[in-house]
Amino acid sequence: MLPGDFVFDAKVANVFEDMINRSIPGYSTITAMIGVLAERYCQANSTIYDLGCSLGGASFAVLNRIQREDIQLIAVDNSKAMIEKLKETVSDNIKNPRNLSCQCEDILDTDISNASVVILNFTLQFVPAEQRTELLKKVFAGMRVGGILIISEKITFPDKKLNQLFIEMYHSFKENMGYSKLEIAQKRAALENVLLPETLEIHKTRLTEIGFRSFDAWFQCFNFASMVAFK
Ligand code: GEK
Repeated sequence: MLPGDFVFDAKVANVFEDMINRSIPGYSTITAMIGVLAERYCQANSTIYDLGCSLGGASFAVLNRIQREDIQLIAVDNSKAMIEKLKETVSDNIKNPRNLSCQCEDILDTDISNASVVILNFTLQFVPAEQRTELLKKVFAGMRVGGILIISEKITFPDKKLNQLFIEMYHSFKENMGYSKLEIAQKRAALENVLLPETLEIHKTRLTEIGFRSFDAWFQCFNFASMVAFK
């Protein structure tokens, strides 16, 4: 971590909802569809994990979609500011908050067990690359057979021309969302050492080697994708 690197502090937490909607193409669609996937694949008496939950966008989408009472959702983030703000807004966002528990901790330390749905919605990209396999092995071990893992990420492309094209289209998207060229350049620099994207192929190989099956991207817009894999 270098001075000027992006951090998830109180300043970011206060503007997060606006920021993420204007910074990730398809964020609201992805989040809503995570609710649909979770409803379809959550199993009786199981646990759903939202790892790197921020203000709970995905958690709320899931809990508002699932009618059953026998599931627990554990939302985890290591930003104290995010978890505090999430806790304040739970009752405004969901009808049945007793199914939700919030944990402020590093997802590398989170115990995963009895999971039918695990969500990493734009979080894995912030985990150091050399710790991703270990984290995903732990997730796999804590999942039930038939459960799903949903991973949304910023991605890169092996083809340099396409990679550049998608980055430029993404920057045009951000300009359309009201960010100036300077703001876009500053954010890019702040994220450079913090957000480390990989190709879809790297994600697929790693998950397949761990034991996941039926991997694919179910959403993609420019250099952002959401993937699903089954245990
Ligand atoms: C959403 N999923 O709105 N342990 C715990 N939390 C972490 C870690 C870690 N090691 N690394 C990063 N985070 C959310 C959006 S935002 C995406 C996720 C973005 C947390 C970090 O504190 C932040 O809240 C979140 O992951 C990433 O559906 O800002 O681009």
